[in-house]
Amino acid sequence: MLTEPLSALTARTLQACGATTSLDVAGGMEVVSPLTGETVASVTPQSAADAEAAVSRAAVAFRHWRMVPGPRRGELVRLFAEELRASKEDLGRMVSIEAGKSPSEGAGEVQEMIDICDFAVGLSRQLYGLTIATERPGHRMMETWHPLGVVGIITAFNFPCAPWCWNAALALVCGDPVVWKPSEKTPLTALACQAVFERAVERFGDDAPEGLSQVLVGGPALGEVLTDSPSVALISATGSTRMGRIVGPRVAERFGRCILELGGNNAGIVCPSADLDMALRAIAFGAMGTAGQRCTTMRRLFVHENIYDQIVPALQKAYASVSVGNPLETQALVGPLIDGAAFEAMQDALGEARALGGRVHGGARESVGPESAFYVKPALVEMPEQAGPVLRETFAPILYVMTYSDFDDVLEAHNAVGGGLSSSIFTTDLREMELFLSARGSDCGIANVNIGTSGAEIGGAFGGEKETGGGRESGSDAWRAYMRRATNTINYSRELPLAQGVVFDI
Ligand code: UN1
Repeated sequence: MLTEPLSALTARTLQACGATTSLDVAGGMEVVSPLTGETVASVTPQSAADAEAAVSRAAVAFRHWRMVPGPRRGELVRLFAEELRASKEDLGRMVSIEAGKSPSEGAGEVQEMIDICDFAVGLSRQLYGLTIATERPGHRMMETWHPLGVVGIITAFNFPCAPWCWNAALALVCGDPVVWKPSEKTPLTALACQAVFERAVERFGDDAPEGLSQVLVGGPALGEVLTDSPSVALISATGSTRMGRIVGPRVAERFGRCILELGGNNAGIVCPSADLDMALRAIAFGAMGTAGQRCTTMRRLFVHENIYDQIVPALQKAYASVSVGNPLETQALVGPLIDGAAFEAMQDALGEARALGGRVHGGARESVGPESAFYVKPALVEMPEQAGPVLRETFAPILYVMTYSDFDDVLEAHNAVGGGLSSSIFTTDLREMELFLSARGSDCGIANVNIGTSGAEIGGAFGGEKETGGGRESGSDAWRAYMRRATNTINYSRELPLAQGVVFDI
């Protein structure tokens, strides 16, 4: 049991992170913890004019920061990673309070921030371009990567800090200031991150201009300022497909760049040769972890008909016995849904599934918290076919299970949804594995073998296709989206040959 009110713990945690924000602003924006449904703080929202001023400050900061050498920019991110390490427990607790995650998952999210910072520090010395063969004698051709400009970052409640950091760490080493609009459900984690970042800036010294990283606390109008401002070169937005449909065209209208990381409808396929015990554990974490509120959550499962009677009863048992509760007060593996609207959406989806002949196990509200908190038993739904709610993302712990008999058919069914983020196959058959990973296999940005759909590492590019938006963040060469590429051709001869053999003698 907690020995102090949640609001006191919130204030103490924020203070431990170094944030000085006033937490009880009369008439301010209320911050509700899904752990209990109580208001834990009230913060001053910013106005659209504040957001415009932040963008202007960032644009001025860019003029300085782009000229600071990459490895020196990396030094700031290295210091930030040190500060994150020192604040890991406090930041993780802030994530638990605001998003309802277990301490282990809260700390895991902060670890993702540390990991991407470490990655970005190395990257700060590797912002390479190519040298390219030219067709003209006495010429040299190369490409150079330059800082792009201000990066606007929009993030969702379910991962209140890691996606910001995937973007911010790369943007900063690439020479770009960042302006962050977090979800209005999780402003405190953002303010805490900003405070930790400012400690790194203080240690870094004068090379860091004012306004290198800023947070905008408030409603959608602030995101709109970022989306519409010609001074924001890149918008990286994480959230629902509905949000992406608004943001994408608005940014495209002004020829801005976008990285969209939107909804998923991630599936697993369990083949006859699978290691069933391993599959069971991977599915349990993928589908029930974070109370089904990850964009990578496993939402559909295709089980080969020959093993259906082995794995589905075992899954039912795991679902029936999983512990649900306040993860700051108990050892529960499954915390709360974010709010009542999420609960309603879950119940609606289950109702639709029932009407289509689905057999629902679990899914009911658990009385393990106050009336104002929404704890549910995760739902396992045996579906006769892939239809209705199975075709869309409901941000709650629902796993729809279906059988298959033919491998080609299951590949078709796997890809027959809007989302294209993450996917898994459980098999020890080499041919099935390779087909799943091939051009006619999973159409997702992430395709895994013998692990679940969630819990990606930062080293790979993160994102997906189709309604997931096509953006890639985090590792691999995702950094290129934060820079502009210039192709340079240099003539060191005394002649002026034209390309393609064109003659133009004057
Ligand atoms: C999200 O839910 O928006 O792969 C991000 C994962 C985490 C990131 C999830 N590393 O599950």
